Amino acid sequence: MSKLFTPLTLRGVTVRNRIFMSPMCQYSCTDGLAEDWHLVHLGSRAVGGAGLVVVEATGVCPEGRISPGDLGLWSARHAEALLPVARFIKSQGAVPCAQIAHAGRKASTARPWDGGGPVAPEKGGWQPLAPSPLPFDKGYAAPKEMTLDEISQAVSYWERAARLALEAGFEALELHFAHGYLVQSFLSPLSNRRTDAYGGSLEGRMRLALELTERVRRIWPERLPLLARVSATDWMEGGWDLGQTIVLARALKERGVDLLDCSSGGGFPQAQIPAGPDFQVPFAEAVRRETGLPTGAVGFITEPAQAEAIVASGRADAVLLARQFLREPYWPLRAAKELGVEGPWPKQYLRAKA
Ligand code: 8OZ
Repeated sequence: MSKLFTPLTLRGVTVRNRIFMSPMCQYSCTDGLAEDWHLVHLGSRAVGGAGLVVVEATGVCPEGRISPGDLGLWSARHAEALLPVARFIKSQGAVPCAQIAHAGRKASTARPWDGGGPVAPEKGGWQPLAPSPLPFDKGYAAPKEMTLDEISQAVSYWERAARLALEAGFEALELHFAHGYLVQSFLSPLSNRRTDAYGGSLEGRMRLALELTERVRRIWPERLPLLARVSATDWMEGGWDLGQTIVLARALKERGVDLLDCSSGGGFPQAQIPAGPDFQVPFAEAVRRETGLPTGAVGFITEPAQAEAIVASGRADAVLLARQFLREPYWPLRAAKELGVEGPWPKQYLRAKA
């Protein structure tokens, strides 16, 4: 018996196994619209046996994109372009999951293969928004401190994106609350210096995340799961940490989040991160133990036995693989073989199954 290949039911959706593909930016859009690349890239992982396929961080508005190449969900055209992607993933027995995001002070950067780094408004970029006017890194312009009106407008963009994700045929939705992007920059006391209701105490810093969750949960159907990705720690003295994550996780659970995807870091380039196999698993484990909320473990998960151990020991309910899925789109088929179980082979490929 493999726990990794035991289905996981979240609300009305049963995921065929505990192997999820992490969202990964592809920088391959014009005007935020999905292209053939997205269909083939994401579709391949569904063919390869993933249980749930998370589409890359998708901007809820143009200024919420990390780069001009990001996917977006801000109009009916965006939903239409994603329709074949969600439909194909589903046709292969996997669950299509959208991840909606606002890049905050990390917005307006160049594609990595164009050199990365911030792009100024006069070069086709835009001024990023943030809780406080503190730049992400050297070379970045100070972001604009959001007014209360801008915050409330941002919340309405997330609602619109959730509606469009539903129209596009997604069966799960992840809220991107991690990695120093807008919502996480409100959570961290190092990037949020506001003195109004959206800053200060933990309650104030969590306000945006909780408001977004409540508002999206009203739109996202009862029968469909809602996930959130968080950075469990900033890895910075005086920053966001696991204790605060546990408080947040409880509040998200009460508001209808069904699984917490436990990542870390991303908010501060100077953070010292002890990255390596399983390094973020303790966060998934602690959140699951302390709150009873199902969790996903992510980061340097590359081997079937490693993934099996994480879920079989009850440290997390699912694993999210990122770069390993780029190296090996059919990783779940290899994992099934190594773990001695029937893999989710597409019938078209059965004659190649040894
Ligand atoms: C790696 C490279 C570029 C973007 C994230 C959207 O950290 C990202 C991202 C990760 O969530």
